[in-house]
Amino acid sequence: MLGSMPDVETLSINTIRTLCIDAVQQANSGHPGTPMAMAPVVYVLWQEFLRFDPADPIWPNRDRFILSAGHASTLLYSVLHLAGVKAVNRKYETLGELAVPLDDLKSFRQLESRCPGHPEYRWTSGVETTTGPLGQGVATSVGIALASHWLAERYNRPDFPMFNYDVYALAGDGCMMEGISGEAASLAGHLGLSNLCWIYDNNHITIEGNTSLAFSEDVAGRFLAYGWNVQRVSNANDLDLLREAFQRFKQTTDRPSLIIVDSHIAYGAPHKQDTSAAHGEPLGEEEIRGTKRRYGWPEDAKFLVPPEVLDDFKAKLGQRGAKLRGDWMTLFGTYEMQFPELAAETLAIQRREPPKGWDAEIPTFPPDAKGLATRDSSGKVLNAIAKRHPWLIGGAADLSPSTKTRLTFEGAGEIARNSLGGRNIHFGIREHAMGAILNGLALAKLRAFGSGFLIFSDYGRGSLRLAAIMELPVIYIFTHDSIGVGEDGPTHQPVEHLPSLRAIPGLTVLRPCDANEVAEAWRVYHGEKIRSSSSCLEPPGAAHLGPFEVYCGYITQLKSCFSAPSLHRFIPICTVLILSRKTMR
Ligand SMILES: Cc1ncc(C[n+]2csc(CCOP(=O)(O)OP(=O)(O)O)c2C)c(N)n1
Ligand SMILES: [Mg+2]
Repeated sequence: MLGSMPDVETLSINTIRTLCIDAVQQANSGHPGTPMAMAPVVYVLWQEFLRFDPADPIWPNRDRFILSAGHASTLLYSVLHLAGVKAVNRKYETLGELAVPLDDLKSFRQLESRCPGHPEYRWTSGVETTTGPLGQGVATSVGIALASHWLAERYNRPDFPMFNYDVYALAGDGCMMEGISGEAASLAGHLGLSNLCWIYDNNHITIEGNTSLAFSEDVAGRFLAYGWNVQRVSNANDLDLLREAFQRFKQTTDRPSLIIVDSHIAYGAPHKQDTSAAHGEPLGEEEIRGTKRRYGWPEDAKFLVPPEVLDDFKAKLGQRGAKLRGDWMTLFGTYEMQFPELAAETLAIQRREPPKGWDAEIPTFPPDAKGLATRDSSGKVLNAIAKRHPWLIGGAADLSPSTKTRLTFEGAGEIARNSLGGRNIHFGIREHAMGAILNGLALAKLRAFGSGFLIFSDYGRGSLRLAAIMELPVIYIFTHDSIGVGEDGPTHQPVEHLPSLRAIPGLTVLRPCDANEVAEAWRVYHGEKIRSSSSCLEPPGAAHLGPFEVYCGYITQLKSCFSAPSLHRFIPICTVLILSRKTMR
């Protein structure tokens, strides 16, 4: 069938390439070039390194692979197909169906296909996070890598390494150009996240042409300065070089790794290789025939999957993954007997369930004409919850003294290099990366919160929006929502921010107006297993009147609006008030 039979590695790599080429051509839309170039990288990683069991793609200690270059989605879909990854439903059940059936690859980018244009978390099993907005995937990977360390510090015991997973993210030039990746890489280097490996597809091509148009920095030097271990693979087709690079990553125990892979976009395409024409459009039938000829592939075959390739995936990834997960499950059985409470916590985490009694210490604030600032009462409520919810972690973009989100109870602890099990995260002044890292923590199923001034929600909006799309239960606390010009002036005056956040589908936005409403807002957020939330808190001055009356900014006293649904109904009233105040200015 394939002329002189190539070795199974070449056969498998070319299967990935041709599946991607055919899917994009059939859809008449998509990006074939990067999958063609990166197929060997993904092949070696998945087949020889990734600790992932296709039979259980949500096994908690699996390594994660994130396709940050989300436009190359067929690369991920074809590997999920060839690896035989099983679908998981919303109840976390594996039903035996493939996550990506071949028919869905054939209907790439069509409605209902498991292969939409960009990878979507919760839609295609095996997709660890939604990607597409460049830079988000790599930044999110920092949160997932941090979660691995955090879980290890809290739950591992001598002879029980329950959590030690690695996180790989594949990025392109675009991801490297976006500021969010720099913010996140800086923090990852600072924290020394040694389980994090970014692979940079250094193909020198973006949409408008060669990267020399706009990008001439020394990326390796930049990452060295961030404190990363940087390696270079000079040829994406050299499997031995790739193996060596991944091995070095595994041996590096004090810093994250960047592997810069020199590649040729649309490798093998007679006319489109190394051109931006291979980026965002199908190769075209004639070019496809020429490419397949070069691969030694039947020119007219479409969606061809040689059975040897499926066997190869079963024999390598499948067997290794099954054994790793099996061993882990056995170990977990013993762990459960020796450390029942810890084991129960890890199971609750996986089900996104808060611990029993998480709300037992939420205070009720007595009537007080003067009133606490809502951020002060929020700090008290947050601490009361966090004390009883051990895997609720978070922090601020250098504003916790103002946002009052610092966890102050005994043992709360800080997250720092070599001490990654604390509860307080210092994100530094990096709102965008904070958002993506929160997403990563939530994808690892920790309960994560972040905070800042409402005005700076703009800086993190890209990640916040992704949290909403992914229905992640991330909590944002935005303070200083005064729309009047204050001491800080108009740069700190969030005029349009509240309604614009409310316009994000899937984001619950509450603006509690007194201390008891704050407590209820936290109850609403915390009870949510999915969906993102954001709370906007006022500066001092909002009186709180008591548990059954609400002082809403300027006018109303509403009674009995403390159940969750009524709070939701209450939202539009607040919005209108805010807007009308804006027009008064
Ligand atoms: C934040 C963001 N801006 C713009 C785009 C549109 N876009 C998609 S791919 C791409 C070029 C990416 O180039 P590169 O990362 O080098 O990928 P390659 O073409 O090499 O696969 C752009 C600008 C996007 N997806 N996300
Ligand atoms: Mg590129």
